[in-house]
Amino acid sequence: MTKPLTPKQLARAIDVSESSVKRWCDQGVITTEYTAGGHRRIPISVAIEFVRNHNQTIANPEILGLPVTSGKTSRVTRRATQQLTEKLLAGEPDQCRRILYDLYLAGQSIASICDQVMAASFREIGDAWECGAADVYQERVGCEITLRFLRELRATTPPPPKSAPVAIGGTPAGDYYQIPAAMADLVLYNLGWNSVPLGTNLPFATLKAAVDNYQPQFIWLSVSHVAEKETFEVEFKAFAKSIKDAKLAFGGRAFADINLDGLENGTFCSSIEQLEVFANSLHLHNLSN
Ligand code: B12
Repeated sequence: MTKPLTPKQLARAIDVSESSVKRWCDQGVITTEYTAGGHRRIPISVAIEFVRNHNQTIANPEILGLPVTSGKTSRVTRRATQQLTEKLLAGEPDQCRRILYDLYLAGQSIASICDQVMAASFREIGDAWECGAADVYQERVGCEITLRFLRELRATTPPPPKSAPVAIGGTPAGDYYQIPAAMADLVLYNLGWNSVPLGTNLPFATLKAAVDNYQPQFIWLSVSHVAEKETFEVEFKAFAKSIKDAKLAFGGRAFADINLDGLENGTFCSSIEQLEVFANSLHLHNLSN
């Protein structure tokens, strides 16, 4: 769709009243064109810029000529999740990229795409596998596509300055879950941290060695699976206690079952969006070397 929108059309696209849109037009908040008869018209490009700059949500992306998956409403997010699950299971990387880029270009944050769409999609994939509706290889292909997309986003993010504070993190011994770890790394890198992903399956001794080597200001641990609960609890608490000059954040599904009594250091984040909020609260610029 290339024709300029009427105020009524834009109002429907973003689910506000027509009179609000007319007021924004008249106040100059929306750069408006006028027909020969004096009617307000809003070019699509202006409408899209307005949505992005004023944090509006798109209820009906089709009206703006955007793909149906664009926007930030829960309806759109749900639809994108379903489509992503389907395309991940079908092993179609280009379709997956399209769905995810549509959300990204519509202004949805990387962290919320990770939590609301990608993680939700993997829950659906897990359910599909559990009830026999998906084969193991399909789940694996879906993981590969997802990891490639996360790395692609990272590669297109401008690198932080060398003086930026350092963040390191990974998953503990016996935990092979790459996706949440790749998400944590990407979000920190995108926030301007000098993020060093350490990978998966790291015994605490080697995590400690990495801390000594990198001297990070931020350490994160992603824990989706623990091999032996009691051992993990002891080692994790000792590791957290050993961290002196850095903030520690930890998250992951396995913590639902972990006893954190006596933990002396560290902040639990239940989602990648929470990690983003926490990392942001550390005031990046005050930490720069
Ligand atoms: C993909 C997958 C795997 C893959 C991972 C491949 C890879 N390269 O990463 C592999 C093959 C390794 C795997 C193996 C296993 N899996 Co598995 N797996 C899954 C699946 C389908 C998706 C997991 C995933 O990556 N999700 C995407 C992430 C991003 O979402 P998330 O985990 O919910 O994380 C969110 C939050 O927890 C939080 N978060 C997570 N980490 C962190 C870290 C930080 C710092 C922060 C701030 C936040 C945060 O933010 C994330 C985004 O919102 C799930 C299904 C499901 N329901 O999730 C099963 C699932 C987790 N697996 C399961 C099982 C049983 C296993 C195995 C034990 C199977 C076996 N018998 O061998 C092994 C254990 C592996 C191991 N030792 O690590 C079960 C767990 C059941 C349970 N109650 O514990 C599930 C739920 C499947 C099921 N329906 O039964 N698995």
